[in-house]
Amino acid sequence: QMVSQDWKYFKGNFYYFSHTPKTWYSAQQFCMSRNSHLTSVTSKSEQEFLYKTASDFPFWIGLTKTGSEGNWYWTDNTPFNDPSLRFWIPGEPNNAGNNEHCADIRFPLLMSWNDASCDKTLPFVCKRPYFPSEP
Ligand code: 2F8
Ligand code: CA
Repeated sequence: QMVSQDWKYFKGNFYYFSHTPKTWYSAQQFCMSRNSHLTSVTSKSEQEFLYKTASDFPFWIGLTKTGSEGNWYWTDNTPFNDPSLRFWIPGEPNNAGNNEHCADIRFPLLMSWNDASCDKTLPFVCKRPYFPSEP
């Protein structure tokens, strides 16, 4: 598997930091066209990698809501069930205007997630697993 340019490696995954603002859904479509998803965040160190590596804020991550209950889920199917791995800004998510169903990383800080309107156009980060190929 070729190590592509523009993708940054961190702990078993490659990440693409796009500077082209897109709606959340268009950003996810772009990531899927590159065999990836908007990034999930599965550890404190991954959250730190994302905010320390990014240069454009806020940017979309792969967290959105489903159903009438409005439960948050990761679009790459990573389970979202560990309360210690939720990096919301204090006071968020606040579902402002009852229209904030997608999450972004707003500041270069640990506690930096905000819920925002999915129709906003923001830079975004794609993530895809690295599968070492057989020799
Ligand atoms: O103060 C928090 C609040 O800030 C903005 O609204 C004024 C954000 N809006 C957008 O990012 C569109 C809210 O999501 C955020 O909660
Ligand atoms: Ca909000």
